[in-house]
Amino acid sequence: MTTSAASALAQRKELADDPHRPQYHFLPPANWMNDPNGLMQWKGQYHLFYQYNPYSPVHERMHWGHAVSSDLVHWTDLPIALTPTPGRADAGGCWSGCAIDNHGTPTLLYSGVYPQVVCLATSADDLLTWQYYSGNPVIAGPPPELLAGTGGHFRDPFVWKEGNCWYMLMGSKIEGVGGTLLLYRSLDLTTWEYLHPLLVGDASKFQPVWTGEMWECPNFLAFGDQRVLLFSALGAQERDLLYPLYITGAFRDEHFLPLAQGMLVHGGYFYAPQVMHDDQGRYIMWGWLKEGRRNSLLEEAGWAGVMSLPIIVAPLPGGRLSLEPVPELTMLREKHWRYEGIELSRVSNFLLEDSRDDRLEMLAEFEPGQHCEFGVKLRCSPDGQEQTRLVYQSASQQVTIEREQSSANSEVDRGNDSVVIEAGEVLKLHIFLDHSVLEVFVNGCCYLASRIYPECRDSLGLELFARSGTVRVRSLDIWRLASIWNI
Ligand code: DQQ
Repeated sequence: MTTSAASALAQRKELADDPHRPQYHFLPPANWMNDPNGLMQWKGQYHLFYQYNPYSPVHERMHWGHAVSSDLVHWTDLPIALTPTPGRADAGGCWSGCAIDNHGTPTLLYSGVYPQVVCLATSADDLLTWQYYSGNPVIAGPPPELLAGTGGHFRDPFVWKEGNCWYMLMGSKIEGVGGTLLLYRSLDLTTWEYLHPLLVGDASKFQPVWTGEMWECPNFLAFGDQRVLLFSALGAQERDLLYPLYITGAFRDEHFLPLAQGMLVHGGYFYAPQVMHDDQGRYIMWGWLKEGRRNSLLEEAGWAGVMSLPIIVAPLPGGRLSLEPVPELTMLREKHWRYEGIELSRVSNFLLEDSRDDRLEMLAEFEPGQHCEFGVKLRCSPDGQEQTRLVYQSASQQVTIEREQSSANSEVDRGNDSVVIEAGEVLKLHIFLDHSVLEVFVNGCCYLASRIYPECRDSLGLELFARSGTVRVRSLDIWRLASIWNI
């Protein structure tokens, strides 16, 4: 084992008993992580890079951490890929960016700070070590005519190829107008020509959703003729992270023709997603799941931030997106419980005594009656004081994660988060619980991610309940999931 692998393992072992630390989601050995970066499949292996501060659980002097997987589920830590280096354009930090295969040369384009510029690095040893390009920065900042309006916000290159040309999108803003993504073109990845903004937001519009004042972390996906643009919206302040948005449309003559827009993920904790195209033709997305607790608690814990599950993204008719966890995750399933035909009402809840746990997958199909409100309680303490509820209300067609009782600790987030769904005859909930991480896929097209931090070690209870009306649980499968770490 290399020294870096041994020290990563030692760090993982030290934190392994933390009851809030997820066990089947990827996260670094210790300390701070945020955005997924440079996702790429190389020689059959999946490479995940990520924004990483190896020294403390705060966002500071960002490096690129690196892990590799052959199955999308189990990960091996590799040495840090990019380190901010004095005298270079990334001296202040190696911020987010992407990976491409340039005719057999793995190449990273990433953000150097401060000021925000575009840097390039290549690898000659299958992504293990990276050589900083001597001509960096390849783009020294926003186009001069836009510089003042951007306030220097210029980051997170996303690069793709069309015919002979490379294109790049850069996250930015136009002061007093809104977020924007700037489009560049190149033939060799080192000389870039600025074309125009691919899209400009309108920060004065609050409906159907506020798109913020700055846009970061763009991704531009091609599904035949159809394109899906993803980006993350930033609010008025530098650290006011809002949410990821998507816009479907077409790309013609270097211009984007938007069609439909929506919120990519609900729940308030998923941010800065990046998507990878794999050799099975799938677009697989990861996002950063933020913490929902004070910095002092992060310092105490010694770690902060976790990757979402890998999620397959595909367009659906009507401008919506299908979002589903990758099927590879089924390899984690251990003990299984199955229930069928349970009738729930206000006087008849259903306690799932056998499957009490904090590391579960649940697949439930409900047939809601008229005017009903029902759901699943998770992480309940024996006295019911701590509990998190996932609730569906038929009148408002809302799915809500109710967290006000999720923790006895008042220093963690305990707000509710709701999403309105398209109701059908059946409500299908696919739930992943991994200690402090709760991810819910609703009807295959709506995804919520949240964080919960129960205090009581025994807050492991599970229960199906109805608050009003009646509901039939057509089927419920529950699996205990294995840890992905061999420690
Ligand atoms: N995080 C990175 C930036 C990006 C932001 C810095 C999004 O490149 O814009 O860690 O979370």
